[in-house]
Order: sequence, then structure tokens, then C-alpha cells
Amino acid sequence: TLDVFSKVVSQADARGEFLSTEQLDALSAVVASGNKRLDAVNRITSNASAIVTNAARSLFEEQPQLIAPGGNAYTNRRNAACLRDMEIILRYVTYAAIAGDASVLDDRCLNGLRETYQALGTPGSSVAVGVGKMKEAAIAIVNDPNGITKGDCSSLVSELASYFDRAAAAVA
Ligand code: PEB
Repeated sequence: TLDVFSKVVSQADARGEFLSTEQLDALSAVVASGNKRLDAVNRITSNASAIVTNAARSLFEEQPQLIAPGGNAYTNRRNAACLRDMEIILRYVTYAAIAGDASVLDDRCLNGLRETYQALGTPGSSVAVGVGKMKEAAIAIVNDPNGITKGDCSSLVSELASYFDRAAAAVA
């Protein structure tokens, strides 16, 4: 698993070249927005359990068949497994956000997840809906102007959104 710096280094090394101006500019932007990135991940991390439980509650409200007899999240054990899965996915999204690179999310969380869900009879499209709900909540928390110096977080937020989208697409 790589962060945005090691990713660029390995790409350059694979070609036996120095870092390009474009690569250096991109890394420069990552450094310049470093405090925003740390604040965003800190906010999501501090609110992780609320993000997960609210998303799951809303998913089960929309898709009550999941928690009805015969549903994949029926029984406390499976309901807990569902919350746990959502938390795992959110955790890896925060890792990707801090690394500035999706590889940790891909390699440690999403790789093979679709097949796992198929084997378990877990509806991946429902997991994807839950992930989308976590995305909306996380972005709202990151963009909350309370208690922070107002700044432009649009590029960081779209990067963050892309990690949630990637997780949703991997299981949908
Ligand atoms: C992936 N999820 C489940 C299992 C695994 C994962 C490996 C089987 C083993 C177990 O139950 O613990 N584990 C999880 C993950 C990683 C990992 C993401 C990444 C590193 O190691 N059921 C629903 C909802 C959805 C859900 C749509 C949103 O109806 C999830 C939550 N996952 C769910 C459920 C189970 C499960 C297991 C209910 C239990 C299924 C069962 O045992 O029948």
C-alpha cells in the first residue's frame, strides 16, 4: 500500500526518471492542503460511530427487508456484522484520505469484497447504498463551518468523495 508520495516515487523510478514538474506541483498541492486533510480525517474519525449508525439506520428504514426474517442483516449477529462492515469501510476511507491514495483501500479492504458478499448472500447494492449515506454524512461533517477557519475544501472533498464512490462501486 502506498501514499501519494511513494506512489509518485515508484512511478518515476519505474521509468528511471526524476520527478516531473507536474508531479512536484501535484505533491506541492498535497503539502499545502495538509492541515485541511488532517482536520477532515480527524473530524470523520471523531464522528465515525455516529456516521456508521446513522447510515445503517437510514439504510434499514429504506430497505426493511434486510432486517426482516430471511434478510441478510436479520438477527443481532448479522446486524452487528453489517455495522462492523460499514465501520471497516469508513476506516479504510480515512486511511486513503490521509495517504492521499486509494491503494490501501483497494488492497486491504475492497479486493475480493464483491466475491465475499456474493458468497455470503449479502446484497452488495445495499452495502453501496449504506456507503453512499456515510459519504453524505462525512462530507457534511468535513464542510461544517463551525469551529474552523473557513477555507476552500472543494478539491479535498471531491477526493474524499472519490474514495467512498470507489468503495460503493467495488460492491454494487
Ligand atoms: C467483509 N463481511 C462479512 C464477512 C466478511 C465481511 C469477511 C464474513 C465473516 C464475518 O461474518 O465476520 N470483513 C468485512 C470487510 C473486511 C473484512 C469489509 C475488510 C477488510 O475483513 N448485510 C446486509 C447489509 C450489509 C450486510 C446490506 C451494510 O444485509 C453485511 C451491511 N456482512 C454483512 C452481514 C454479514 C457480513 C459478513 C450481515 C454476516 C453474514 C452472515 O454471516 O450470514
